[in-house]
Amino acid sequence: MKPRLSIRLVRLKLISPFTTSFGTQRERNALILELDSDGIKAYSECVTDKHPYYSYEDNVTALHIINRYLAKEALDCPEPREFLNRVRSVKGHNMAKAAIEMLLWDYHCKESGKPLHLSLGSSKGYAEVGISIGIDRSEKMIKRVSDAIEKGYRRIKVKIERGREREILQVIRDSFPDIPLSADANACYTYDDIDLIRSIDRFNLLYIEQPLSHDDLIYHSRLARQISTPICLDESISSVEKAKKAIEIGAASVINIKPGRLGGLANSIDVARIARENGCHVWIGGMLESGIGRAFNVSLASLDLIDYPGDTSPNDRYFIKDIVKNPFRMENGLIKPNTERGIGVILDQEFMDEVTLKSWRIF
Ligand code: OSB
Ligand code: MG
Repeated sequence: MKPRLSIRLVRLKLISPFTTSFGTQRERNALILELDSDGIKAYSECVTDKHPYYSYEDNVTALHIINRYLAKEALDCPEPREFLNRVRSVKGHNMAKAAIEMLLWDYHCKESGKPLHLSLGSSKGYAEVGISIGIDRSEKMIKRVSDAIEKGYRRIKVKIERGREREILQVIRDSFPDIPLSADANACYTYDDIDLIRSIDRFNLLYIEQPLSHDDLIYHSRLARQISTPICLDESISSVEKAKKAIEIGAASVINIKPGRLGGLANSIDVARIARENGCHVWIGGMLESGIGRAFNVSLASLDLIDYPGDTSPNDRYFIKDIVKNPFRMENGLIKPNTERGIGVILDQEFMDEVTLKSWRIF
């Protein structure tokens, strides 16, 4: 039988709104891909959402790029790296590419009977877990931080916005002077804010994530020389080559690896390897994924190459109900990747149908 590819748009309500410096998210509108071939059902999630506020891609552009340019290169279910090589003339659109690339990882792992994390490289068998806490009133943020510490999270990251960074970090440090803490600016500053950014140094953060523009390297490298807080790049690391350049010019000493942003797992592993060779730290970020995208992230986060706790929190931190029947549970600040073949998630088909807004048959 010929392989079939279909995509559906699902809407999952977040337990509470998630605010970053670029906006507030109340739900996750995820594109879920399903590949059906030779009795194997593979799944993946495209990390785009409704709006192009984190990067230029959104659900509509991803669907278009997949449908028009990428799907035809996946017809014969190639190996993930072979697929990426075939679509190298398509510039950018990494989230769309990653959705297919990861679908192929799940497919090939299921075909060979191996769990994903064991196919990616040397795995510790668990991932260290941190949490990303959205912007809110200070009292609410401090409550979230203390709940997270109680639950055992190994690193707390708070979102900050220009002008409120000192207030937010001060109330947290007043109550928790020693916790492993970081702050994610999501590109809310410019280099002219250098004095403001330097005022964060006194909070003893593990790192500040993406202070400057979403595609900048040069000013981050200048900034790194003038503040004591290490810089972690997220948005700016949009390819393996940009990771190399960032490390080479000292723009980042930590990288938040997101497979969606990098075009998939193969590129993510390449970035982690290059970082390791050059003394740069890495961790696995998140995009508020459903249980499907989360399973890929957790497998990746369990690799030996990943040396910092990531944003791969357990499913119940995000959604009242998820589309999987076997959500991840955190114990002692650790999550174990699934040991069934592929991503190992058991889908709640009935609930998936209930939250599906639209679906498309691609081939
Ligand atoms: O900048 O890391 C980010 C969520 C959506 C878009 C960008 C980011 C985030 C997060 C949440 O910080 C990470 C998660 O828990 O999935
Ligand atoms: Mg970030």
